Amino acid sequence: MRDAHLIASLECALDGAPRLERLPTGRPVVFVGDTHGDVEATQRVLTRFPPGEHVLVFLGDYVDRGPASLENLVLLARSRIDHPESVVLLMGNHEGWAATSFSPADFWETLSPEEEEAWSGVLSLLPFAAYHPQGLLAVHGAIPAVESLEEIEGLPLGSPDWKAIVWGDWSDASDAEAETALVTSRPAFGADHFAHVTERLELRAVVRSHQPTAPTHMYDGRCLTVFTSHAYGGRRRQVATLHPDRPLRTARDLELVDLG
Ligand SMILES: [Mn+2]
Repeated sequence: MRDAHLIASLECALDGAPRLERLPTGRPVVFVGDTHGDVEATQRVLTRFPPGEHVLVFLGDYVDRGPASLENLVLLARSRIDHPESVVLLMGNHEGWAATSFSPADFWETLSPEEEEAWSGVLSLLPFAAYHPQGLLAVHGAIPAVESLEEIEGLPLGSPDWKAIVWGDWSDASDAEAETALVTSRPAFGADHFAHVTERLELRAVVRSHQPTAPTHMYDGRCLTVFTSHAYGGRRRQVATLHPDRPLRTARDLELVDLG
């Protein structure tokens, strides 16, 4: 099987790792949106923001859509293994294949059964969220109605709250939840839910990806959606940087950097 050694090393690196990553302070943190088979985007991030000097948080969705899913996954896995203190790989819905399959899934559908089992198994160990003590939470999609950050630690893979994190959309409508869920089966959350959950978790900013149609800033600048892959019409190939010397009031205090 291809990449068996790499998969075993990644499994070792992720074994016992928390579902909620606590990000270190004192270094710039670079949030990277969906890379979706765009290995060149990942290469540019690693070159421009070397891990060590920077903490890199990849927000999930590494495979499908773009032309180089396996190459992208291999590069990200190596980076995570080589830089455990500086590279965080969050789980996106495309890494939750073991819990929820979907279509189209050009990467997953072209693997052999052994490869599919090995990759979906190791990727199901990825963390769900990353917290920065300035009051920032990074996830792939949305935030479920949890009472505390610690609750995220114990969320079962495949549960409705897990699904909110990896599949969830945000909407400007206050009552979007029921409405959109009926239409798309992607859980959707509105402004009221955002206000409640960020107050309960004492969050100033939420950084996420997943939803190419979302405005870059929502909810008075407190929710930032960042995209890095060119798989969505070549738009928004950027990352967002949290600088350690800049106070964080909203997500507008992160610097958006165009990768070109
Ligand atoms: Mn996604």
